[in-house]
Amino acid sequence: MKRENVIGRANVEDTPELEAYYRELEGRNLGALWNVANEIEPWYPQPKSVPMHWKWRAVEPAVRQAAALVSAEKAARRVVMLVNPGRREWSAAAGLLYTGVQVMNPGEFTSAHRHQASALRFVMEGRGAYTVVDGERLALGARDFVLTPNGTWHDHGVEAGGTQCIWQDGLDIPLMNSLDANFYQVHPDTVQAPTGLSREGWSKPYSPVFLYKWDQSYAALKQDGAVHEYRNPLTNGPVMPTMGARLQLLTKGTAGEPVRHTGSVIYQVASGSGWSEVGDQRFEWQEKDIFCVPSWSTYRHGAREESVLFSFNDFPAMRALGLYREDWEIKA
Ligand code: GTQ
Repeated sequence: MKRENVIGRANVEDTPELEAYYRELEGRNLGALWNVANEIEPWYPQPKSVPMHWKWRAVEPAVRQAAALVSAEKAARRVVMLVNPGRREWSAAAGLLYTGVQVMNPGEFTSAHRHQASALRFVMEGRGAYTVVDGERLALGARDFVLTPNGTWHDHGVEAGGTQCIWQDGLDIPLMNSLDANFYQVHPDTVQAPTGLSREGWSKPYSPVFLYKWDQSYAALKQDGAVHEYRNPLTNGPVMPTMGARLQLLTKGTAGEPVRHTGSVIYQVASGSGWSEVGDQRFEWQEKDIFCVPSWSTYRHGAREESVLFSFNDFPAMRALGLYREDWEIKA
């Protein structure tokens, strides 16, 4: 028990009599709230997730090994997950977010499926990758950003004439499972026949645009300045109901102001090199490194050269529940 000597907080000393009582409660699947109250009602968010930095140098060999060790077919999705040591049980990279690095060889494909979880991808390397989303075939190049929104059928592959392709997947799997709201279905056809998808009278809760090409996004980032939000063009809001994504431009030598907010963020270094301070950690990052910012952690970024950070977050889910909060005035 975490006792606190503050009025309104639990502060009960153990006695032999109480200890016997607690054992008795446990045996009946009961419990004394005052033993856990100070933990389950923290003064402010106390994420189990810790700030993590997965260097590409360490992730890459594991990803290439996966491609040699298991077939894409048997694995269904051949992905090396990035696991936060505080959130192993939920296969989370941070908070409510999952991320992994998927690898496909030329001529390989995954079978078509759909799930309640929303997914997004940021392509890391390779030529000839494609994804088919609700019948629409999208060709993917390096640093393209692509959505497979909740409930859409999707399968991916690499053309026989392509190269080994690697991309980062981001999903809200831990959120769906926390809410006990996840579903999964296999498509009756192993791979979807591309048909094209009509956008007429679009009423889905996610963006009608599934593919955001790098060249256009980068040009928009340069024009917008520091941040380019990937948007649903119909609402000007986030791309999906639970997850948002953005690009951030860091100029050489600049160090950002520290910020904190509820909601988790997972970053991939799209280009450049620099550093981030997250909580009590300092990360020195390079291209393709992935790192996370757990909820309510104070953080800031700086760049050694002009750099672009891709990131995705659970802010739309937090906002929808009225739980998004930020604190922009932290004294460094
Ligand atoms: O491609 O839909 O990394 O369902 C994990 C689960 C990717 C996917 C992942 C998935 C997918």
